[in-house]
Amino acid sequence: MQVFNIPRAIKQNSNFTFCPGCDHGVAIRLVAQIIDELKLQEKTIAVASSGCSVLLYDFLDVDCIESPHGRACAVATGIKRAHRALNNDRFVFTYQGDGDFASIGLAESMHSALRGENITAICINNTNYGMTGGQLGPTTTMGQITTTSPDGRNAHYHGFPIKTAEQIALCEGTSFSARAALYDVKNILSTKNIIKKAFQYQIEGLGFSFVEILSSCPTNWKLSPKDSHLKIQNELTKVYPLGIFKDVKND
Ligand SMILES: Cc1ncc(C[n+]2csc(CCOP(=O)(O)OP(=O)(O)O)c2C)c(N)n1
Repeated sequence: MQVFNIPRAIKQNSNFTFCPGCDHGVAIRLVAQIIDELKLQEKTIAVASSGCSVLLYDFLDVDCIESPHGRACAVATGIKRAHRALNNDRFVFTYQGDGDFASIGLAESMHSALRGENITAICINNTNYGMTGGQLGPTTTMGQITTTSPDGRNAHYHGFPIKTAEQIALCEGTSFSARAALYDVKNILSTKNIIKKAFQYQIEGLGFSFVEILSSCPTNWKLSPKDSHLKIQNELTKVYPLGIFKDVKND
């Protein structure tokens, strides 16, 4: 059977290797569509991180590199600057989990934003360390049960979750910071517009652009794909509101 409308920037014979119901596939497809629309395929270098997001290079048909856990923004900074020095401007974006971007890599991420590096970071927030078995991560919500918080996250023992998009918006070098979700068609379309804007801000040289995407993790949440999306819609968006927190063109 021929499948129509596969973006050019998707590897045509790739098999789905994420867990059933995981939102990574949708996020990567949106990225591929935007790369097609902005004609970026030949000039893109994607920096995948350690975690489920590393599987990006199984699907996206652009030059990809894997960075050590947490270092994606630092690696992207080096790639972007080195190419610029050679007058060979490349479109560079990172694709990271929340543990990668906002825990082990928080220093690299935030200082890239503070320096106003002209790169784009996409952070897939599934509220846990997905690939390694669902441990508590920086965005695990209060009361959430994970393999390392069997009685639920509590402030006294684990501290509080980080609101990444809001924090990155506070950095002066940030041009754009937003949070989006993929639990229904309306939000999938709006996430596409948001990622596209973040990519365009890099193309215009405006500095660090950032998109956090609330994403399902049915395996570690121990929920069906449908209930995972209901959890995002009804619970996670209360803790992590969707929206644009910084936009240098419109603030
Ligand atoms: C320096 C280092 N520490 C720990 C690990 C083990 N490790 C690999 S992936 C991962 C968790 C990734 O979680 P997250 O970034 O939230 O991504 P997800 O898998 O949920 O998409 C960890 C702890 C590692 N590879 N390198």
